[in-house]
Amino acid sequence: MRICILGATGLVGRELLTLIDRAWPGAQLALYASRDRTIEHAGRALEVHAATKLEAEGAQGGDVAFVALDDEFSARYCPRLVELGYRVIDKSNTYRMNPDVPLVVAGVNHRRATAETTLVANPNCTTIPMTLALEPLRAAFGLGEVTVSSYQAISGAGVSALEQFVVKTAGGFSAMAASGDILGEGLDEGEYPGNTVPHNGKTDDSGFSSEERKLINESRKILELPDFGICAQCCRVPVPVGHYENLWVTLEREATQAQILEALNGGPFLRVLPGASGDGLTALTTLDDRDRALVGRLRKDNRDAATGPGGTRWCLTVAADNLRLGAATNAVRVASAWFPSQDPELQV
Ligand code: 11C
Repeated sequence: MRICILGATGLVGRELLTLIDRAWPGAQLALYASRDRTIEHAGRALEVHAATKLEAEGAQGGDVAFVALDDEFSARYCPRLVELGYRVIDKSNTYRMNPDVPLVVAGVNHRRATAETTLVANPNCTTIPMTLALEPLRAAFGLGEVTVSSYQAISGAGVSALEQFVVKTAGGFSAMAASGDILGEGLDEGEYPGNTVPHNGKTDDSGFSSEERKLINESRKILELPDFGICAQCCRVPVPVGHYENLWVTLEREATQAQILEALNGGPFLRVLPGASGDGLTALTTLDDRDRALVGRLRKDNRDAATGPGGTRWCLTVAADNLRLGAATNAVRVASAWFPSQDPELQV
């Protein structure tokens, strides 16, 4: 098997390397990034080539290509990879809302990636865990309206944002400690470290950011609910990894907490944390189970007029490792539909 990673040196690219070792050990790797370089992975030195080499006549094809680049580079290279014979899974926003391209969450709608499919769009890292949690609820009780508020990790903004976060957080807090100014000398109100900021994805005329629109539009496409009543607000918080989402969910049919937990426990690639308090569910809990969406804090919405144990309005929290479950793991599971994985956890 020959596997290409385009964007092999980025945060998601590095996670893909780890997962490929688990799913398809011994696979031949064709690694590309912005320029030629060598990287270390699991004790091996791997050659990474400039992506422009893919455009050369005689470039070699292969079986599956994972693309983890920005939108403009995806638009440039995905068609070429398909032309070279790869089945392509693209992590960018470029093709997600294209009606001819399946937008796939493994465990929700992976049957959209058929034997004939050559290009699949991998959803946003907030959409994947949310739809994994919503699908069992939709199937069991029907979905009414959903409201979601996200608290997203810095690594979602890429490797340089993460590096800047580490350096500036250390510098900012050292300056605060040295000066005794706990109100933030050394921190900058426009930046991520030590701060909560609205997601900086491009806003449109409505005022919603691109991240918020992605959550709304992608979940409608994946769940195949074009009129799905969903509203999203997204923030970046000073956490290195782990996107955290608070959801207010209205079900079409009344359910008890036990019935909802049973439905969620039956959902693929979910781990339901025990207790209505969702004990221990934090963003960093996602590092304990990087390839699943964690669900917890299920409780009845206090506005629900229904009496007794049941109701239609519920609050819950979903959290996931944004680089793994929210990106690389989903891509590998989608590819496992075509090329069976040797690791059952990575098989859809
Ligand atoms: C973030 N979710 O955390 C974004 C990163 O469309 O896949 C991934 C952007 C995308 O900022």
